[in-house]
Amino acid sequence: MKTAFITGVTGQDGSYLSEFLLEKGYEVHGMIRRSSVDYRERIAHLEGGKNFHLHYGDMSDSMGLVSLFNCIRPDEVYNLAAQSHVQVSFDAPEYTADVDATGVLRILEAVRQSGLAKSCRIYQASTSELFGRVEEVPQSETTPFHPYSPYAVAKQYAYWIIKEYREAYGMFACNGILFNHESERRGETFVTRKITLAAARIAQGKQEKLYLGNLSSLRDWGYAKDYVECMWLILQNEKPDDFVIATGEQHSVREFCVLAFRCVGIELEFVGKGMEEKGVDKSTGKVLIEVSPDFYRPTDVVNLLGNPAKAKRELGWNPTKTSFLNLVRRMVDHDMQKVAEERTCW
Ligand code: G4F
Repeated sequence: MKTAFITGVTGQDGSYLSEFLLEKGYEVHGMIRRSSVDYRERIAHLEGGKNFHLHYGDMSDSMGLVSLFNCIRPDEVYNLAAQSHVQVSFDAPEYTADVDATGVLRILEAVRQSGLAKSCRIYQASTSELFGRVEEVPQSETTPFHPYSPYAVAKQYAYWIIKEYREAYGMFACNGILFNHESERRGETFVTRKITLAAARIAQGKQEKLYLGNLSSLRDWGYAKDYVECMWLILQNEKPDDFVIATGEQHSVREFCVLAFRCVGIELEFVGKGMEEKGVDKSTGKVLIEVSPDFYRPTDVVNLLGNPAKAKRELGWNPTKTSFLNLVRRMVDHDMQKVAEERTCW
């Protein structure tokens, strides 16, 4: 039985990856942070399972990491822990650098100091944000990086330190350069989930309006559950390497809104430009979406489109298992149900 260690186990990807690895017969260990609020909702159904174990730890605590590696002695580590919100990284740049950049160095050193450098395979959650102010479209493994936020700059350090330890110490350390991946488990402040929840609440008369930032931003959105399979495939490969994981299809935030609202029976039309642009219900003329400067970033990444050819060719991964339409539908259906069960507090 193989042993996997997942940092960031309580997140969207951590929960799907845990389910995936447990199904493959792994013993799964996850690292969680102490918090006064309960944030284990996504893994609650796994807790108490024979092969699923949780440990307290933190990406900023190197001694804690070393003792976890000494105790778990994993065959594979999936480093998914991060301050993962790009906009928040402008407000908390130092914390973001500590967790997202230095934290990765701490993981690598913990592996080495526990004597696991030759046996433990390491997956690092790299990101399409590395391409930032893009230098070519679509982006592949050979596209130059141009990080465009404190988050992306921290992730660039992480990307290179993974490569450095691979080359310097022969470690099986890999970067999965994942483009945006969403699901019904996505955090509620990321744009897709914010939209699907708002569409559900507006359709059920529980919200008046949705305020968004840059509607023209373009993303390559995939389904998170499909992407965790690729994390695993990267670590099963013959040699350690870096891969772009994307669908190869691009949509704007505006298009996401139109589709999500269509799924709840509302036909939207966008009128006006820039900060004055509004999403209007075609049948009633009611304004349902407005633009707010609060959701604009000092520098925004606006043209992400990945080329998954290498992952398809070398890992046999299918990037279009879940279509964009099915992804949106799945998220909206989930949120319609969730909102219907919410108590209304007026
Ligand atoms: O949903 P987002 O916040 O995701 P973003 O910034 O692309 O980052 C996510 O994907 C990355 C790639 O996988 C990860 F590395 C990262 O950790 C995270 O998971 O924003 C998407 C786009 C942006 O251009 C943003 O400006 O949507 C635009 N947007 C427009 N209105 C908004 C909003 N984003 C958010 N969060 N909230 C809005 O109201």
